[in-house]
Amino acid sequence: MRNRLLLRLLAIALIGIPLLSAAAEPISEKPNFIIVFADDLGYGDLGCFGHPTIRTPHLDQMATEGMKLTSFYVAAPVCTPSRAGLLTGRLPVRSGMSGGGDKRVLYPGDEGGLPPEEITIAELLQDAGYATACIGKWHLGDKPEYMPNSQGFDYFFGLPYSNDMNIEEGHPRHASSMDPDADFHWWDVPLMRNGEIIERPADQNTLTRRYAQESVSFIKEHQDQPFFIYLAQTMPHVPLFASDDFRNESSRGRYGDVVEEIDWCVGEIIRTLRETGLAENTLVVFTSDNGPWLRKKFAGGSAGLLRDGKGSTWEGGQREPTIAWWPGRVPAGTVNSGIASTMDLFTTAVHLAGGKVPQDRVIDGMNLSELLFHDKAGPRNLFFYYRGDQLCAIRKGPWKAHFNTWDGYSKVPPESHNPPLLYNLDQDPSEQHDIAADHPDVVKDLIQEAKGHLEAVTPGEPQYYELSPSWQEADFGLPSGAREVPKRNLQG
Ligand SMILES: [Ca+2]
Repeated sequence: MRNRLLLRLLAIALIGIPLLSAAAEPISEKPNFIIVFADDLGYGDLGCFGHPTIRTPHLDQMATEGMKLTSFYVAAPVCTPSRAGLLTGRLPVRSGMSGGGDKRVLYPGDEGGLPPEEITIAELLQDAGYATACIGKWHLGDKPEYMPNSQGFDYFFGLPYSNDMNIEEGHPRHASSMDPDADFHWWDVPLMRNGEIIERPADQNTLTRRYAQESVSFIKEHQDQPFFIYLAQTMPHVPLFASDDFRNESSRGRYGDVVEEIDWCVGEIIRTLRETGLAENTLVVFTSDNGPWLRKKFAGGSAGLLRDGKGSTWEGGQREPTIAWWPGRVPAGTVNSGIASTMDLFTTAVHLAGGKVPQDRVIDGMNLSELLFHDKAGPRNLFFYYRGDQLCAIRKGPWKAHFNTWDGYSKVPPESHNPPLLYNLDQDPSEQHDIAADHPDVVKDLIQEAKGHLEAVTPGEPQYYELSPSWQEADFGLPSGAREVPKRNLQG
C-alpha cells in the first residue's frame, strides 16, 4: 500500500500541478475487496438489524460507518447455488449449479461441481493482478478440479463442504446437529490448506478464530498489492461451535455465542485494515448465504420480520442482513433499500478493479457503484427467486408475485398459484396480505416478466441433479401448476 501511494504521489509530481486537482477524484488504484459470507444467518440476527440480545458491536460499527442494505438478496435460498451465484455473477440455473428435484446442494464425493468453464470473480480479479484467498467453507464440489485453487484462488484455508456432513454412525443427523453440547468428532469433516488435509475431523470450536487469524495474515502479507478475500464462514450453519472466549457468553445461547464470535472476527479484519492503512482502499461487504434454518429450532436463527427462512423463496430465505463498508467511499450511516444481489458484487468488483465482465455469456450481476457510493436507488429493478431449477417468484420494484410457494423445510406441501399471489414488499415486507385481486395490471405485468425471463434462460448442464421435467417443455407453463414441483427434501 505504501509503495502504491508513493508511486501515485511520484506520478503526480512528475506530471505536474494540473493533476493535483485530480487527486480528489475517485481513487484510481485498485481497491481491495473482502466479502464476509455468513452461513444460514437470518435477517434478524444482528444487533443493527434488530436482534434484541445477540451482541454484534463490530458489525453495528461497520453499519454506523457504512451502509445497511435492506433489500439485498442471495441468488438461491440454500448453500451450493447461493455460492455459485455470488462467485459467477450468474443465476445458478445457468451454470448447472441450481439444484433440482430432490437434491438441493452438493454432498461429499459427488461427481459434479462448479464447472471450470465458469468464470469466477476470483479468476477475473487474479487476472487484474489481485492476490486472492478463499477462507472458510467452499461447497462447490470437492474434487480437485472444482476446489478453490482451481477456480481463481491463490490460497484456500477451510472446509470443502458443510460442517454437518460426513456424520459419524450412531449420531442421528437432525438431533445431533441441534445439540448445543455437540462434539466436533461427530462430523468427519476435513480442514484443508490449499490441496492438503491438515486436520480431520476439523476442530470446529476453533474455526471462526482461525478464519480470523488467516484473514488477518493474508491482509498483512499482501498489503503491497490489491487483494480479494472471500471469507465464507462455516457457521452459524449447524452444528454450532464457538471458542472458549465466546462459549456460554450470549444470553441467546450457542447460536448467539457463534454470531458474536463471527462479529469479533469481522472486528479483527476491520482493525487490521486500519492498522495497515488500507481501510480507505478496501470495500468490505458482510452478508449471509441464505436465511435462517428455522427447522433447527434454538440452533437456527431468525429472519426477523421476514417470512420463513432457509430453503424458501419467501423473503426470509433470500433477503439477507447486509452491510457495506469503505471509509470515504460508502457514505457513513446510510440505509439503502434498493434491490441488490450477491451477483451484483461480482460485477461491481470487476468494474472497480478496472476489468470487464465476460461478454461471451449472460451475466446477471449489475454494477452497484451508484447505490454504494452515492446512496442512489441502484440499477436493479427485477429479481428472480429460484428454488432449485424452478422459478417460484419474481420481484419488480416493490411488487412480488409468487407462482409456487413452499415453506423451506416444513411438512406443508407445495402450492401453485394461478393467478400468482401478489405482495407489496415496501408496505408488507412480511408477505402477509395477498393483494393480487386489487392489482390485475401488476399481476399481468409480472407474469409477462416471468415468461420473458424463462424463455430467455438456458439452464446449464446439471452438475448434481436431474433437470426438472418442466425445463424440457417448450412452454414453461407459467402461470399455472404445470411446472412440476419436486418432492419434499429436508436436507440442506
Ligand atoms: Ca447456508
